[in-house]
This record gives sequence, C-alpha cells and structure tokens, in this order.
Amino acid sequence: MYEPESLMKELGVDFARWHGGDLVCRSPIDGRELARLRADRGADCAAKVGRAEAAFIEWRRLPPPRRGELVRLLGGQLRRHKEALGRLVTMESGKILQEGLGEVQEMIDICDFATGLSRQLYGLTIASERPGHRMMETWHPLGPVGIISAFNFPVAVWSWNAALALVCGDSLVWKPSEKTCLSALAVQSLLEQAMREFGEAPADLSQLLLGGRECGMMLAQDTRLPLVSATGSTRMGREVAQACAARLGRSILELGGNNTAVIAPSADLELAVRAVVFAAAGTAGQRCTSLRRLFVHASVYDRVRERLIAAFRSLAVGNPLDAGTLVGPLIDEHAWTVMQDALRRAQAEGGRVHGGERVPVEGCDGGFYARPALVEMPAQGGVVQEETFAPILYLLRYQTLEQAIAWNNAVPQGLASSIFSNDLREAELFLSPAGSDCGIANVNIGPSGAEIGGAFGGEKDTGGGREAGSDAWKNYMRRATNTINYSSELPLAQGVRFSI
Ligand code: UN1
Repeated sequence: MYEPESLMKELGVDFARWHGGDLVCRSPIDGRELARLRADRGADCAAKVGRAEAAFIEWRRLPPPRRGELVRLLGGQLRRHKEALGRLVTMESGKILQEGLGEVQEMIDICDFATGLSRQLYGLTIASERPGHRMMETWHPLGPVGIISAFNFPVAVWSWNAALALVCGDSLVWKPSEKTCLSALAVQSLLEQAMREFGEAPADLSQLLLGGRECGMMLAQDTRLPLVSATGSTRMGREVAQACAARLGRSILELGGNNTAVIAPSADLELAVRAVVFAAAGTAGQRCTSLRRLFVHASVYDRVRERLIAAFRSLAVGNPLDAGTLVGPLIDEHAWTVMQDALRRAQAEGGRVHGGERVPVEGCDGGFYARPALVEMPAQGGVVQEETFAPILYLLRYQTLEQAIAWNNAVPQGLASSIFSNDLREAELFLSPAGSDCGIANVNIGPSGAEIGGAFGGEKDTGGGREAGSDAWKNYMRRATNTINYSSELPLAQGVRFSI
C-alpha cells in the first residue's frame, strides 16, 4: 500500500544514523510500525545546543540576502520533493494526501516569503531631540532558536519558524513531535541538501533532536537558547513558558484553540455549510484552527442543522492515501478515547449527538477512524469550554449577534473565529474592538486554513505568540537602538547640564 523506506530514500535520509532505538514510529493509517529510531538523551541534547550555538557565531556574519539564498534553495528542494514529502506527512500524521501536499506548499510559500524578507530586515530612523544627532534602530541576529512542533502540522510549523530564523541569522535546534519523527528526518535532510548546494553555511546550522517531553523541557531551560518557539497543547505551553521565563528567555507560544463560526441570518448558507464542513471535519478536527463551536441564528438554525447532519453523514471517512477520502484517522487510540469521553460528557450536559462513531476501514484495522460528530448543545458549559483534538462540532442557537460574540469570547482560548454574514454592519462589528477577541477573525471563510502572509497566532490560553507572515520576523532578532552624534558638541538628553 505504501513504502516509507523508498520515500525516505528519495528524500535523501541517512537512515543508518538514526535507525535502531526504542522510539517507535507508527502510522495512524493502520497502526503499523514504520521504524524504530534512536532517541536523544540529555547529554545529546546539550551537545546539539552547543553545536548550534557555535554555528550561530558563523552564520550571523553572512549578509541577510546571502542567508536568504539558502532559504531559496530549501524552497527549491521542497518544490522538487513535494510529492514524496506530502505522502510521508500523510503516512505519519494521517491527514489526507491533499492536505499533506498542502502542508508542503505552505513550507514553499514561507520560503519564498523569507527569501524576499532577507532584503527587508529594516529598522526605523528616529528624530533626535539633540542637534547634530541621529537615532536609528538596527535588527541583529538573536542566537540559536529552539523549535518544538506538534504532530498535526509536522513540517509546516517548523518552516514558519525555521525559514524566518535562518534569514534573521539564527541557527536552529528542532524537537519535533515524537509521533512524526520520519517527516522531521526528511525535512532535515532536505535542508542539509540545500546547505550543500549553498556551500557557505556552517555544517551544524540545524540540529534535530528526537525524543519526548524531557527533550523539549531541556530546550526550554537552556540559557544558550534566547528564544524557544513551541506549538502544542496549552498544558505543554504553560510548562515551556514558565521554564523559559524563569531564565528570562523568550518564548513564542502557539497553543490550543476553541475556534468558532457564526452563521448570521443574511449568510450565504450554501457557502457557509461548505466552509463549516471543511473547517470542522478536515484534518479529522486535528488542526489548532479546527472549527469546534458553531453559533447559528435562530432564523436559519433548522436549515443549517439539517444540511450539516446530512453532510457529516455522507463524508468519506477512510484511508487518507485514497483519492476520494476527506477524513482520515485520528492520530492514535488515546485521541479516540478522548473524543468518546468528550461526547459522553456532552451528552451528560444535555447535548444531542449525531455521528461520532468508529468507522471500519478495510485494511486499516489498527487505525482509529471516527465519523465527525455534530453535537447540538443547550449551552456552552463544561466540555464546550475545552479543546478536544477530534472532529466534534458543537452547535448552538443564538438570538442576537451580541450574544454570539459574547459566547465567542467566553472560553479560555483565543485563536481563530469567523462570521458568515452579508450584512456589513454585522461583519464589521465582529472584527471591531467590541467583536471577536481572537488572533484570527474572518468573514465568509472558516477559521482554519490561514495563508502564511499574515501573522498567525492567538490570545489568552493560545499563548499570545505570532509566527509566519507580517512582522513576525522581529521575534527572531534583537533590536538595538543607536544614537549617533555627528556634531562637535555634547548636549545631553532631557536638557541635563553636567559640566566638568
Ligand atoms: C496548526 O494546526 O497547528 O491555519 C497550524 C491553518 C494552517 C496551520 C494550522 N495554515 O489551519
């Protein structure tokens, strides 16, 4: 059915270097063992950070547009190997092939963005209050950057961080999810191939750490890493943030979401239903931006509910490598148990559950396939407040937009939100300071599937970090403020007199 070994070969992975340990890689498609790899121990982690630190000293000296050239070459490798890497991502994460390919495209896009950015790392010139003086700010490379990434976007999230960090002059230490190590090995190999083509990069520029929570925590605690960027659960983010803060390091946190769509009376219902189904059921509900709460105006509630029940029932759940499949497996048995537990709790809280059952898939007995669940809820208490990483969509009926906005904001998380409305006043209110409190707020598209050009991230329990586009690059540099006196006088700021 699929051959990870040949894909790894095509992607240039030196398997012997990692093979033969106790870190078991499995495919969520059928539970099959793909490989056993050697995990890094504490001393390996420390040594790799040391190597990245030494590489940084060299890398930061190269002019940014030269550093951009390496990222351009990485983009070229990704373009050439998009199909193989996309397939590998599908095998390891269980997302459908279209989405595996889409994830690699997201990497290519951020490489293009970062290459252009390498000629645009500019600061301000600021008026000085003193005659014959000029002020400016300069952006400098920061240091080796720690990247902790999750299983659901095993390669794209690395690239948002890595492409920017590289053009900013930083070296990398990457700890991927232990559930998606093969995809990480493949990406590391493509970067190493790009480095060979480039010829000017220090060999230790990018370090890959394989291992579990302890490895991630070592990065968070390591004073040699001025910045750690972490994507995953709010629980994990809290631990990383506290460990970083304790040593006054910086962190970028991309944590849980509890994302929404509001369907207003004027909405184009056809378009809204399509968007909602993609956002809730796509990636089997395992995006941090997946739609989890849907607020539908009372006047269109019954129509939307019927359409969604029918759409969820007919969704093709199956092997993510098969062309017709729209919903692949959950990542593992634990995810399935958590999903079933949430559905039971929703029922106990007065919810009416449609779907959510296990779907048998031929040849994939060891995989956990679930029919996406639509759950009509009387109110947004208990379980609706939580992010359950599974395809569960809670449906609530609202009367006024103010009520829907209040519900949108009344959860701990603050990542992504959306409104379907053709009424300008409603749409603008949703985007206004009195509207959604999320880092992402959309009109007439769902909350997931962001482009890389915008800053990505959210507020509250989502962690407050911003990655990818806009000016997120500033996180990966340090800012120096420079005052230059080109006169022969020495006036002091604030008019202070100090004559000797
Ligand atoms: C994630 O789930 O961690 O906006 C990232 C999106 C994707 C990225 C999701 N571009 O859905």
